[in-house]
Amino acid sequence: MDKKDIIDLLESIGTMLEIKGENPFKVRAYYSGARTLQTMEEDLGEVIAAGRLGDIPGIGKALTEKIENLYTTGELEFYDKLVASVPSGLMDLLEVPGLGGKKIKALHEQLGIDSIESLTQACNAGKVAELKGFGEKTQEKILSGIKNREAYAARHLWWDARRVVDEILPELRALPQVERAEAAGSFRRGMETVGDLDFIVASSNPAPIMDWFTSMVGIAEVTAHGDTKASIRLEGGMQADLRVVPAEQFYFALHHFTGSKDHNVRMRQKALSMGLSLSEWGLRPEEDKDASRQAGTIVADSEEDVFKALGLNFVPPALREGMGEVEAAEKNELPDLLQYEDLKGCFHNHTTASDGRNSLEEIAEEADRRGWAYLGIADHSKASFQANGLDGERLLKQVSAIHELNESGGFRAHLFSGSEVDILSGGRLDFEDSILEQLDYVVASVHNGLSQDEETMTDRLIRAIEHPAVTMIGHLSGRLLLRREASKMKIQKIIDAALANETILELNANPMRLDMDWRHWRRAAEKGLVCCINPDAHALHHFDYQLAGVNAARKGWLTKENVFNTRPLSEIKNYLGKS
Ligand code: DGT
Ligand code: CA
Ligand code: CA
Ligand code: ZN
Repeated sequence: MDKKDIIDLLESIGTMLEIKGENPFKVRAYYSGARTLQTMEEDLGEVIAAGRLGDIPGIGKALTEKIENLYTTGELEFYDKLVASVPSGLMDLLEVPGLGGKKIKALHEQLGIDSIESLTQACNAGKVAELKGFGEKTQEKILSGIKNREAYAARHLWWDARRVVDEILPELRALPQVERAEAAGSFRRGMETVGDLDFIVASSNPAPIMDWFTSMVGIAEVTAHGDTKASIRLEGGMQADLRVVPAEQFYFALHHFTGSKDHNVRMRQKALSMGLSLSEWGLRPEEDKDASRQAGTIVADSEEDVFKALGLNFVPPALREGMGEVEAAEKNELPDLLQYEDLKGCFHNHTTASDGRNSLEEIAEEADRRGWAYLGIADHSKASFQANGLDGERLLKQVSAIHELNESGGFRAHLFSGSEVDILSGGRLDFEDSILEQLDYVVASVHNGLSQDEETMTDRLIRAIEHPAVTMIGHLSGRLLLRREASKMKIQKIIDAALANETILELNANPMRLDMDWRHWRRAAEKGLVCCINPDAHALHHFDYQLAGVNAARKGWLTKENVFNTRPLSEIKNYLGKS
């Protein structure tokens, strides 16, 4: 554990002791120990190695032992026990600005407050203001702090983060002092949601860059402003970190701050096995690792170089989740990941016939504009009445219209006629077989009863998977990222059923869905499950969602071969029995 983590941990020990009402001297020992470490100039490792930690004023015998333990093992039983003894709801209260151990203790003892919710209630009822040492003002401050916390703590959709990155990154790169700039972190790894943004910049003159970053338009708050590190919060709640490093450290820093933590751990182990030490500063022989933070002994002119120096193939950021990518890179076994350009069309799209915003002709034209070979039309079925779902008669009219459009030769893209058929609550489909048989394909989706129990939902989905007319299942779990949890289901059973019935599963590319989750795709695809990436388009610009879908597919280790809509038109026609 490094110094900064130890400082944080000592502080939280102090706070927990305070909440528990422990002896103030004991409490103070941890706070002052943390402060002492903070101001200590020497390298903590060296001080410990020399056995001099206990000599430092402010660090007593008990603390010395604990710090040494943390530094060498990263563990402390005392801390774990303490954490277990304090209700977790009370620890959450620490995130409310203005609340420390003492105040939390008072709230807990006098009002029985043990969570953010009960604190909110007590404030709203005016009870907090009545407590000694609190008052109206404090109560108000606490309430607004709780509101902010909710907004700030929230993660953001990758899609929304992308918009922010697309604004900041070009401007950053245009600054004269900036040699190189990238957005690292979970954003670069293409995670479906992003906590904060992490910008990494190469420059020998950080000051003007820091100033620019901390005074951009749209900033709500500058939360840190150092010489080479700054953090901001934008209006709307998204937070961003900026780190400026010398050019020779850039690719090491980029790699480190791209993460993930698990990936970094594996990379450091790999380096160690070669007698090297890898960090955000560079890659150098282990014995010199504390020597300097200057240029590493190994030079990297690209991120590829970082991997090459460790005898590894380049691992695309999407795969850096510590899920075997380093081992695969060692053995030359990384997948040749799917690319956006591989897509030749898509199958889950809505028109004005149900709840889409564009006509058949308009979306056909858009498919041509994007150079797609085919496009599937899948409007809602009648059970989705809130989405103006089509009944059999309207659907069959649409089928004829699609045939006519294909025959008219007006569009290059071939149109397939389909339907997004509701999977009714027992697993029955919303259309008779006689209607389904007249379609080119069927997307079957669940739109109601999303909170059925696991067993019922699993059976329901499997029944649809087994239906011979069903080509693919739409947005399997029904989740809406940051808004609605996935329905409960036995996912392996469902995947096995899809395999057995040769039913395709959709990877819904709507940035709020990205469903089925990328975490299931790797193993499923290894077994032969076929994926179809669909934008679930309700407007022309929703076709852009395919980018987010490809992102998620890449995180699931999918290659072109795993994805149905990379196949050429002739193969698709064959598969659907239409040629
Ligand atoms: P987020 O922001 O929650 O969506 O996730 P990340 O992955 O962007 O995490 P963040 O912003 O805390 O840190 C960016 C990267 O920096 C992270 O993926 C790995 C690296 N990193 C940060 N803190 C640590 C750490 O304590 N240990 C290690 N090994 N790596 C770290
Ligand atoms: Ca981040
Ligand atoms: Ca960060
Ligand atoms: Zn749907």
